[in-house]
Amino acid sequence: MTKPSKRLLRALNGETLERPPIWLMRQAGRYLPEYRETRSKADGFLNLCYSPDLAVEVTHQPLRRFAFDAAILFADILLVPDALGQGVAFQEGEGPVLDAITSEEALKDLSLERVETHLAPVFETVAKLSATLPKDVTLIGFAGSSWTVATYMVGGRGSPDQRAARVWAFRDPAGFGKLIELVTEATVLYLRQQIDAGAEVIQLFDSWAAQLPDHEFDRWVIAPTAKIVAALNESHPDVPVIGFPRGAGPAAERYVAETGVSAVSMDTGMPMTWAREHLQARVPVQGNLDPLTLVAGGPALEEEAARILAGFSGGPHIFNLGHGIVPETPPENVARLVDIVTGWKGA
Ligand code: 1CP
Repeated sequence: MTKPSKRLLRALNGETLERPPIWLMRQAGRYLPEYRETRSKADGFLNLCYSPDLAVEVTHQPLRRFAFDAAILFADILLVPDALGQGVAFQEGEGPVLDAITSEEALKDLSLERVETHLAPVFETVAKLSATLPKDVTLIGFAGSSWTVATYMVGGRGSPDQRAARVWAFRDPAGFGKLIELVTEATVLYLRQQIDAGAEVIQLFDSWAAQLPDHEFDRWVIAPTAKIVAALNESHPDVPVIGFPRGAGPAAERYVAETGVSAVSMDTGMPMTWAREHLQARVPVQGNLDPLTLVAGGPALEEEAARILAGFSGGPHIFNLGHGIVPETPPENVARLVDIVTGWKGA
């Protein structure tokens, strides 16, 4: 492959750069007044995701304000259950609600058959983004990883401890495994089409990877992620996959070794010294500024950003948050952060 020239692709290719690329999880979203305005024009959140012109618009919005090195497709991890035929609704201010699936029996109502046609508007969004983004900006496609998506499918909503999925996985691993298998297959179909439409990098969000005992982590986080990565590597060997096993702690090392991800996104709690030795020595790392420093602003933001820039400057690094931007973030603090990172002159 010829050497990439876009900054994000260079970092993912293993280059240690004079300053890291920057993009932020949830860089499009409720902290931006223009997002709230566009969202109010769509008839609900799902409709926003399925309307290519509106989804393209909200993907572009943060790039008009800030010099990010990447854009992330505007969509949601819960489009996969929606495409499989499980009812998904987003109530204003409440988060997602799904018709919970709690037994193998209920899987008969889901089908892989309509996944690609149902998600066609998302592929159209990707194609339009690919044609309209500035030439130095990398387009990131994404999906949830199987475990995290399954926690919503089984729980029927977000929950602090993912108890419904964890109980089913313990009680009936074979049945729960069929759900994981189905989500894994749908995710491969979904991501292959995103790449065919123009996504240059894929991020897999495993937001609820914490709280699992070792063997469960291997079975429900590592194994399905490894399958998705292997399938994408087979069809699209040049497209890097960033894995985000949020809250995995030291299991992140096994996750990197065994899933085959090209890079790993670190949550805020990941200790820097440990991460340098156990993660960055193997693959490029992404992260991990606390999203609340962006709410606080001021010296905390300056100091934490500088600490992360310096701390990960010895190897390939992508500047990002440890989790998504929260809605109460003042946009001017995001502008300040981008200035700090793009103006960085080395440790
Ligand atoms: O009210 C609104 O306007 C909706 C808020 C919102 C937004 C902006 C939701 C509902 N989803 C999104 C977009 C989104 N979601 C993106 C693209 C935008 C960008 O990053 O710029 C991405 C990558 C996601 C991914 C996502 N959705 C994750 C993984 C990352 C993470 O935050 O951990 C998860 C867990 C979801 C589910 C989801 N969708 C929306 C909400 C509020 C939630 C969380 C529900 C919960 O557990 O309480």
